Amino acid sequence: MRIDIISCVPKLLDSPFSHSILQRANDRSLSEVHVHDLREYSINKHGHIDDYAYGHGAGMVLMAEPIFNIINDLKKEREYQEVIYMTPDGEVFNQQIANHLSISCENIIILCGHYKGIDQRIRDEIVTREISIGDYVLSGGELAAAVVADAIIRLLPGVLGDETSALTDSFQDGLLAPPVYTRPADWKGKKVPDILLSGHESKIDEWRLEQSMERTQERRPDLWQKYLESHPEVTSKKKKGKKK
Ligand code: 6GU
Repeated sequence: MRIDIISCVPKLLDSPFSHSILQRANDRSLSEVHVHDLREYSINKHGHIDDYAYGHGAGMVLMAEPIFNIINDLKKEREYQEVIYMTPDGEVFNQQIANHLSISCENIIILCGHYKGIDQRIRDEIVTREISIGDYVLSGGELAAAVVADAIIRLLPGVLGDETSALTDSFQDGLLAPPVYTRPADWKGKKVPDILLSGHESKIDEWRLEQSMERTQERRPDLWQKYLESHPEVTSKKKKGKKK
């Protein structure tokens, strides 16, 4: 998969893709991330890419023309399945959207907003999808774009060492992940649950599922409600207050 990120502060995106899993994905040619500086597409001699918003008091807005031109240039080279605009008023990102983009896209453009946003006509005419990463405001779309790119790239086949590990992530089955432990089995008198040392694979799986359910029920009643709706057999067994 190829992801082209358009930003007016490209340096903000130097680091996230040059370490750990995302770097490995890039080194193995499983993903390609290209960050483009929107300023290189400024259309006036001052190098401006933004201008005052029409109407009063609304601040600076990224102009349509530079964005249109850079996206046009990219589209001459290859076909893009999505042009995503990162904005706090977009659809709130989640694992389902990450799964969908990871499976169905070969090339994606991610456009980062800054200031008071971008000219609405670009959103109307060119953007295919608008994504927010949560109900809070960031100073620009760059960190949000890195979040979305990370969530998509780690799902690409071959990126994670253990092929099954993305399947056992929190949210993949609608539940939070269970607790995990490593050596030593006794740390300052705190013991790892016996079941995990037992070697009974099916019992361990059962324990993990129970722990996932308890965690989800306690921490994310909203997710738990959805889980119950899609797993009618669970309802009575795991009611609140009845542990194990
Ligand atoms: Cl995508 N951009 C900005 N500026 N703030 C955000 C966001 C995006 N998602 C949540 N907050």
